[in-house]
Amino acid sequence: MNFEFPALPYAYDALEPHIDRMTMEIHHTKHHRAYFDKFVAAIQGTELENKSLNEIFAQISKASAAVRNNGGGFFNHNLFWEILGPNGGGAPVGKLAEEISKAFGSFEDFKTKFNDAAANRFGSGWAWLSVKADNSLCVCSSPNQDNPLMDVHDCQGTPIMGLDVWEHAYYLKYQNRRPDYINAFWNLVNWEKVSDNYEKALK
Ligand code: MN3
Repeated sequence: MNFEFPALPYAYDALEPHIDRMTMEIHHTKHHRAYFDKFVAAIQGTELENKSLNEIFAQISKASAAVRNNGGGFFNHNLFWEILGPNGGGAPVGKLAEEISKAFGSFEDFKTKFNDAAANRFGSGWAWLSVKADNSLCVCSSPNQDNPLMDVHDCQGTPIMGLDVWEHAYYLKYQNRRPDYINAFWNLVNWEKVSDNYEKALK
């Protein structure tokens, strides 16, 4: 089995006041852990066992709902924890900053587009910034635990930044106020990590 459940790369209270300790602890030790455990159980003893997540997602339309939902949940949270951090916020620099301006007009225009994707995703899901096969940037959202690596997604690419808009990600602190949670998210984005993801996603 080549999958491991990752430790959170910072303390549970490190993202306060934007995301509270209890939300982070339950989110990581209960929700994320459950996706991981159920994903492992779903692939164990099958031909998917020794494939990479990218390989599994590229043919997710042929996989079971358990693999799709829990494999997505495992991967999506791995990425989410990594692109957040206690010293986050601000704006990207360098090539990623240039490409965001080129693709969306300005950093502020990009944020508006991403906020809309996150706020308008009905029910549970994610907002994404992805790199498409032609190396262009794309903002989109997905339902449930789907992601842009999946062959079922309408805007396929390599996600370099994601925002969890399931209620479990924000309800304890923000209740029904998803837009307040989305605004708080920008104070936490680790742009160095997103830039790193961007460089790796380029083909
Ligand atoms: Mn979640």
